[in-house]
Amino acid sequence: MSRLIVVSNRVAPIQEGKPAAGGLAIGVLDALKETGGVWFGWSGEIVGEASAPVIEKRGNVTYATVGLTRRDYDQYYRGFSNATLWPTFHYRNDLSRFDREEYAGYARVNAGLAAKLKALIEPDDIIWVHDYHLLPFAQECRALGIKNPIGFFLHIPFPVPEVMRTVPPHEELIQAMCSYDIVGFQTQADQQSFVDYIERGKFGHATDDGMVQGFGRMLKVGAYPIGIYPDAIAKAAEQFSNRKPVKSLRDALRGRKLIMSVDRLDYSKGLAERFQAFERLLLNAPGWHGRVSLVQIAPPTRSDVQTYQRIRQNLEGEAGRINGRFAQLDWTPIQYLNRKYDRNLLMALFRLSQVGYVTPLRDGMNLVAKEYVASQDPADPGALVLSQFAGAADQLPGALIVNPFDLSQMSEALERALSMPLAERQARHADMMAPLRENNLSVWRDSFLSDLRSVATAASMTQKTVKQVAEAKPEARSEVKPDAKSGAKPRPAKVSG
Ligand code: ADQ
Repeated sequence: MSRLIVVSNRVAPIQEGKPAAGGLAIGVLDALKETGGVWFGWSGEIVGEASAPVIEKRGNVTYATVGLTRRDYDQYYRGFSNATLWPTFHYRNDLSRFDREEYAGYARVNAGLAAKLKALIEPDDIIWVHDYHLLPFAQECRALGIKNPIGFFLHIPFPVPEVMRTVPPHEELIQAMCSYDIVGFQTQADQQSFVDYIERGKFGHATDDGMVQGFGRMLKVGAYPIGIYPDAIAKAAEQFSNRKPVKSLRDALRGRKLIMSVDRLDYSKGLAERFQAFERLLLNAPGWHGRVSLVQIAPPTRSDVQTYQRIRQNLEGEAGRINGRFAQLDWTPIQYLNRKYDRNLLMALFRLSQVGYVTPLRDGMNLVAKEYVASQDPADPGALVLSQFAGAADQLPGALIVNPFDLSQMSEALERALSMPLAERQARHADMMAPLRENNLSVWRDSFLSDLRSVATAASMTQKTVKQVAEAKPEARSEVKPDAKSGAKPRPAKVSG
């Protein structure tokens, strides 16, 4: 089987024997080990000047990492990726800013990364690129003459065309995305928004077989909802239930009910609204005073982006205000912890709680919601309150689905979750575990890669046919015209799988 090349903004610092990082790292690493290959991306370091990738080989996987200069980091990462694309793709164009120089830096870094990757790939490799930092990566590869099949997966939402159009270079970006052979999204709705952009702008159209003709190229589009390994999580949650921090929290609760929330500290996660809905519960249902605590774990991320500093201050203010209003000498309603925890420990904390409270204003998928369900004890599971705007809402039918902008509805759902009878909790939990097992992380990865390999097979067959025709009929050569915009050869019109 052909080697796999994974390209992502960050290469996860993988250390054998240590608990692995997030879902992406676990899912991708298994695939890399299976076929051998390369994981290429930013090392996370800021360097004085750009240099060749640092290569580290472990088994059949090669880690190839590059540093970013301060200017590249500021323009590509902190600027266009996280101060323009991230807010807009999460429908926060009020927080989005556009700076031409940052956009130029984003394009420059994508081009530079593509040039560095070129030296590492072989003709039969397939390339899988991840996330919004790398929208134009395939276009840059094509410009360098790289012909390998290249797939792209967007981990975050794709906005509706009206919102996408608020990013000034929207057309360039979508045209660049059409240089991929496959573009994968978390949900059908995201996929539809992408197709709507192409069709409404008259840049092309979708065909019935999941292909899109866009900006003169043919690509496959699809929804590939990312999953978890629910049984491994269930096991870890159980095993870690006796660890000291879990026991300490259990003792400190002294029989009170626990609502658990875990997120990266990000304005897309709806933390302020979540605190306010909990406040409303305490206002409307005073019977819960002293009987329930909310633990919110939210380690700061991207703390050098200004909007992230503001949200941090705002949340500290909100938690303090609500605690000041309701706390008793022996009860603090909200415990707000700004730190990272070992993943297995988090799963055990989920298992200890009666309610999972996951209410992002927008989220590509939200793995925490899935992890919460998987961590529960099937004999006495907690209930999940979940935002309708998380991709996970499509797949967790047993959750109490809420609109995170409706504080009353959220506080009612909290109350319902806290009082839910055991039989209902068990039935809802079983309803959610079945799809989690069916669509686990391997299914996500394998279905994307199998589609990418189909594209590779179809492309190589087409090339062989073209070559045979050209050899038999020299005049047929003129029929194989490179695509005027991308310089790439036309893709096959239809791809199976
Ligand atoms: P994120 O925005 O990071 O991911 P999410 O899907 O919830 O959001 O994943 C977060 C991961 O980090 C989870 O596995 C969680 O357990 C872990 N985590 C969170 N807080 C932690 C803490 N305090 N300590 C340790 N671990 C913590 C992006 C998109 C999502 C999409 C994923 C995967 O924004 O929508 O689901 O990629 O595609």
